Amino acid sequence: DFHHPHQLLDGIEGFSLEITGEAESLEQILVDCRDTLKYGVKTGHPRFFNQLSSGLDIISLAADWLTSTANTNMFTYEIAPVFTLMEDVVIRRMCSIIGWEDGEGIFSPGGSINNLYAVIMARHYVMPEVKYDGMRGFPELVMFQSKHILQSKLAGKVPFYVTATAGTTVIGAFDKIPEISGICKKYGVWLHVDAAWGGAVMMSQKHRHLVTGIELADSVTWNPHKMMGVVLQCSALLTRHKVLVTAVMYDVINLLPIVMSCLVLSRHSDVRNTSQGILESCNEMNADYLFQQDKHYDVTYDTGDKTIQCGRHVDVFKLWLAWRAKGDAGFEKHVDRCIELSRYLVRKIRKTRGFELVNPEPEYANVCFWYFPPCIRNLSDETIKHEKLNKVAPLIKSRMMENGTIMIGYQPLGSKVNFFRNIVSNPAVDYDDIDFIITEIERLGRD
Ligand code: ABU
Repeated sequence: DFHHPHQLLDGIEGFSLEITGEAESLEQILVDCRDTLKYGVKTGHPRFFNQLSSGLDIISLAADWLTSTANTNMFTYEIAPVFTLMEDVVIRRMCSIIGWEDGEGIFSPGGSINNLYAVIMARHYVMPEVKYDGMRGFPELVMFQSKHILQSKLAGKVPFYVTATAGTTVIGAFDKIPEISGICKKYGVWLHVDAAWGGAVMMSQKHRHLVTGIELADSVTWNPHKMMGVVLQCSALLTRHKVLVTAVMYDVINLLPIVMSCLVLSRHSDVRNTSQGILESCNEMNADYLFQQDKHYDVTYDTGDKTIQCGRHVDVFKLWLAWRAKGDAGFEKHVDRCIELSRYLVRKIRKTRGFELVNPEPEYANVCFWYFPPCIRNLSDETIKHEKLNKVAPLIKSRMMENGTIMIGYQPLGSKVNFFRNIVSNPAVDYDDIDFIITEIERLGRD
């Protein structure tokens, strides 16, 4: 039931967002709840293909309610004894699925925050003194999402971090991790794999090959709230460096300038405490009103100093309970089915007039395609045709939203004009919903 922002802000059909200051009746509160859902988007609907996270997993929904019932904070064992241990257990299981014998991690509010944690860890790995002294006086650090490592080195910079992607947001592409890892190892560079979207393929024997070599990474972001269907938010940052051993230990030649700076500037003995986890070493602030070292239990189970956050929501219970309920096999079945449904869409697109795939052989559950309505199909001037094509996806999307029948995302990419990106991650999607994508786009775009 789409309305424009100004309509919702002005109030609609008795639904007002205003806080009047007056206490409302219980009846009104219930009406507010109903209206909030009425004017929202039903992301659990099987024709919602708009986002990487979709669906409504009942087990994790129940877990979310229980989490709020407990209403606690992840920062200390003292107030979250079960949840902190549960996080430890789940993190260790995720590390083992990646292929690491050891490791640590945390759940944080989303993939981008976890990627930030990875950058902070990688910097701490090569230059632990930066935590205390800032970046001034150290060589210029550079991080990469593509090529040019050697060029930066020659320019006197210090490559310290490369991020590979397992399941890109738009195309769903997977980087070749072993090749990237080889370069990272050679130059002593931290390798992070952003598997926020693609990490779920590790649960599938059929599709795990897409992340071959992920165990070579230093850290991984993996979001169970995407392809694994756990309700938002549930995003993990994992590292195989359970114990802090700085880069000094393994790449002395390449990092000699940094080593020298660290040795000269080092006046903080704790940055070389090799029994400490890397997350704690780089993020701890030792707030003594929370993390007293003389508590009567094993304070290594307090998680608060592993993060820059302090307060941290309990996100692990949703995943833990869903995992208990479905088992590995349940997640595997779900991943395989979503990819199979996406392949079915690819086959339909290939044989339907007016549709064209952007990437002819999609690897994952992203299917990107253009729709050429009849009015532009036969245009001979390619420039005009592409100018018009660029407007098609936004126009059809607006009609999807006005009609409330289906939602699919669109975007341009590089030189490619606007195209649809269809995602299947919702267990409620069936073959007839995929058929509907084609017929509904044809209906909404017939002119
Ligand atoms: N963090 C990226 C999510 C984007 C998407 O759902 O399309």
